[in-house]
Amino acid sequence: MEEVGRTLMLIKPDGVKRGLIGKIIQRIEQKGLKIIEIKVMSVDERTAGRLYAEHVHKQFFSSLVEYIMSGPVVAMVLEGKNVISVVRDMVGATDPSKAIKGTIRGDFASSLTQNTVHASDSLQSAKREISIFFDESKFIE
Ligand code: FUP
Repeated sequence: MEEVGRTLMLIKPDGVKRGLIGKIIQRIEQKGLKIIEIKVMSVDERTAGRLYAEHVHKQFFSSLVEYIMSGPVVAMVLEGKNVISVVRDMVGATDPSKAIKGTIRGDFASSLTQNTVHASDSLQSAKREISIFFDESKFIE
C-alpha cells in the first residue's frame, strides 16, 4: 500500500555554497513531492550531535559534525507517497563515487563527507530528525 509520509531533507553546506539550492528544489518539485516546511539556517554543535547521534562512536563523527557546521544548510520537510524510498532514490548512494547518474549525489557530489544532501532513512528516523529542526505543531494544514 502506498502511504503518504514525511521526511527530512537537508541541503548540506557544499550544496548551498555551490549554488545548488534551486536545482535540488526543482528535482523535488518535478517529482511531485510537497514541501511542507523550508528554511536556511546554520547548524550548532548540539543540533549536529543530535542529527548524527547514531554515528557518535564512528571515526568520522567529528569531521561530519565539523562539516555540517561549516556553513548554512537548507532544512526541508517533504511529503509524498512512499516518501522515504522516493527521496532516498533521488538522493543516491552515500558515497558519491558509487551514486548513479540522475541522482543528486551522482550528479553533484564528489566527496563522501561533503555529499551535498541528507535524507532520513526510515519514517521512524524522519520523525526524530524533523523534530530536531522543526516544531511540527506549527506546520500549516
Ligand atoms: P546516508 O544515510 O546516505 O546519509 O549515510 P549514513 O547515514 O551512512 O552516513 C551519514 C553521513 O556520514 C554521510 F552523509 C557521509 C558521512 N560518512 C562519512 O563521512 N564517512 C563514512 O565512512 C561514512 C559516512
